Amino acid sequence: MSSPKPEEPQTHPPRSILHVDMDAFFAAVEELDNPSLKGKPVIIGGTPEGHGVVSTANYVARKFGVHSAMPAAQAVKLCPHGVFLRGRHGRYGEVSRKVMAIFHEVTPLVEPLSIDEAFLDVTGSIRLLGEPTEIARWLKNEIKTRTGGLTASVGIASNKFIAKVASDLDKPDGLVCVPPGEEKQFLAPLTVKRIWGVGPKSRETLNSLGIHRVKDLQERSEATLVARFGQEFGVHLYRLSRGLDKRDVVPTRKRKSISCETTLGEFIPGERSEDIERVLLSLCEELGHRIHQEGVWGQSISLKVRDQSFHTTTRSQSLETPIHLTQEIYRTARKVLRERIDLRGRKLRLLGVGLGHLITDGVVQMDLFEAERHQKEEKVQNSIETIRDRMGRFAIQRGNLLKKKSPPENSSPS
Ligand code: TTP
Ligand code: MG
Repeated sequence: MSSPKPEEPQTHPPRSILHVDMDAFFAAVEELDNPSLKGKPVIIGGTPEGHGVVSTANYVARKFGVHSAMPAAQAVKLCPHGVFLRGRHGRYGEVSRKVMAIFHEVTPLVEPLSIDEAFLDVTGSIRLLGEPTEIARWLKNEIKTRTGGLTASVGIASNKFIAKVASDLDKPDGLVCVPPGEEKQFLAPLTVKRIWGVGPKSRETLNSLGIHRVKDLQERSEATLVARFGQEFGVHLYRLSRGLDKRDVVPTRKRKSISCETTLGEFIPGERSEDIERVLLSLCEELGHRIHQEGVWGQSISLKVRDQSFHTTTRSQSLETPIHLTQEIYRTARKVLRERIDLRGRKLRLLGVGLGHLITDGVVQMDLFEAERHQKEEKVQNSIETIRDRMGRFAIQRGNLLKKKSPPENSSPS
């Protein structure tokens, strides 16, 4: 005899998951640093001439219909009086690190999703810190105080999916809690586009079947959905529409190092140091770009060379001051190459450079000279990153890379 399958219970014991998402992040940081922007429509990423793509817009600009990923030309039409800013990625990374550090004060189970949002599993923190809503209020308050005024929106629920939907419902400065057991009714009135994985195409198909709200989806059986959408997506729709999501919060393991290497298209004799250093610069450029994007600094550098007889030499060196900019990486790597690797009589086949002992804290002690040079180089790097964000990776190269085409065959991150 078979009894009807009971509704699948949420995981036991119930978990308390928070999804925290900063409001209009890049734009909010710009307003924070320049209060005269408050109340004006601020658009990040595009130019007033209509070049590029919008990264984000503040809530004033959103009223005019401007949003992320919109071509700037369209944003200019919708909001001609908008303040268009290029964006300062180094600064956003700095604020992001500050915010992520606050998350870690509440629980070690922090899973960052992007520069301004993360899942936190606070189940184990409740005994010590209080109910999830209290923890959420504390987080919002600390973020505001320690950043000097930024707001975040928080969703609280028994799983990741519901927490993420919840954090988005009352933006900006929102706090939405979905008590365990109320997931299904919380989702019912929302449109199906809220369901993770439902893009414009599947939304169209769902709409054509008369499914507009999650409630309509909840009325379909699992078998019906599987028959229409296939096993995987059908089950996915069935489960998520009922608010069932077993995924754990997976704290990102700290990466210990980032490196780039390239196999050269032709062997370069060790004596041709200018050519070798040009290859090194292009590797450092790639490394600088990646490390900049991840918002980390390296406390050690390593060099790797392989020659025609497959003999590999590696040299590592710890650094007094952590580094993260292309120019700094290049200067340090070149010094190690010049002083610690003997290339005489060898023909280079492979060259690699890496940064190790990574730290995420951007507050680094420097002497005055270093700080000044760092500031200048950071400006250069930020401009390069902005142009690359806008026009692609190869839109801009440093002058010394353009002199002569170096012969790398491929360059691979590792
Ligand atoms: P989001 O959190 O998606 O957006 P947001 O913080 O600007 O606004 P919201 O209040 O809706 O959360 O993204 C965080 C930052 O990431 C955003 O400020 C800019 C950047 N970003 C892009 O550069 N391109 C994009 O397409 C998106 C979506 C975001
Ligand atoms: Mg955000």
